Amino acid sequence: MTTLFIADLHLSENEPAITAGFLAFLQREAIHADALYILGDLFEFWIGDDEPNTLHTQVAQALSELHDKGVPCYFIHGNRDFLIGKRFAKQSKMTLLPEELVIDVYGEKILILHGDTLCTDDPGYLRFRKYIRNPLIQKIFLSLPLFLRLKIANKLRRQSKLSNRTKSSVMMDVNQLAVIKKLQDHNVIYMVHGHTHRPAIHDLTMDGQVSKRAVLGAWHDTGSVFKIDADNNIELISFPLQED
Ligand code: OKV
Ligand code: MN
Repeated sequence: MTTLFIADLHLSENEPAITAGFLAFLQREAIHADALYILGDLFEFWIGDDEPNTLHTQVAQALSELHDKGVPCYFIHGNRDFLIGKRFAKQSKMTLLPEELVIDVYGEKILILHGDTLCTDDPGYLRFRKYIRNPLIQKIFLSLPLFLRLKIANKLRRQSKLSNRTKSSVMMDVNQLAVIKKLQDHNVIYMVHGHTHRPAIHDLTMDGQVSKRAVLGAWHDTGSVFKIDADNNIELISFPLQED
């Protein structure tokens, strides 16, 4: 009995080894789990469920098979794939979750989220986020023809890569006060998130209570998964992507 959490795979057609590693992970590992939680940035970019794309079809098929074999999959949007919608959710049989949620895992309350909202030292990003998460802006974007959406996405991604180079390591990490506030707002002591690509399990003390924050790793040269078993044992594992 285990529940699995992953995030930041950043799947794209340019990184077939990560896709292969993910599909193998679903078949060999996730298949034995009670549930799989994907905490955002499953895909490197997403410009609408209507984009014809074999990678999307392949991933939807694999997740749908996992569901049919009895493993439910839950998804929280990341800062890159926040436009994943009902159509892809239906196709993959994933349940879309709100951006922050307290779940009960074998009797423990755990807050799950992507993690970008904890990066409060980067006001530029939060402004960008507020803008592109606006439902009206999204509706307008999704009504544009695909070639235009692709053009806009490519331009934004190029700009973002440039601006990230000038951002400090502190700016790219979570803000400690934001973490504490988030835990307090939800009245929990456990949190799991991704986004920062800094896999670790952090202990923090809040009003004399020991609290834990698990940060999922990005999938680059290795995969990363956080596991909780029925006895509430936890582990953060990094594993090779290609094994036959
Ligand atoms: C996702 C990020 C690109 C960060 C654009 C409205 C706009 C949606 C969009 C276009 C971009 C997602 C959907 C992408 C995340 C980037 C660059 C930086 C920091 C609009 C609604 F602008 F036209 F109004 N987009 N794509 N970034 O390529 O997946 O998160 S994306
Ligand atoms: Mn992210």
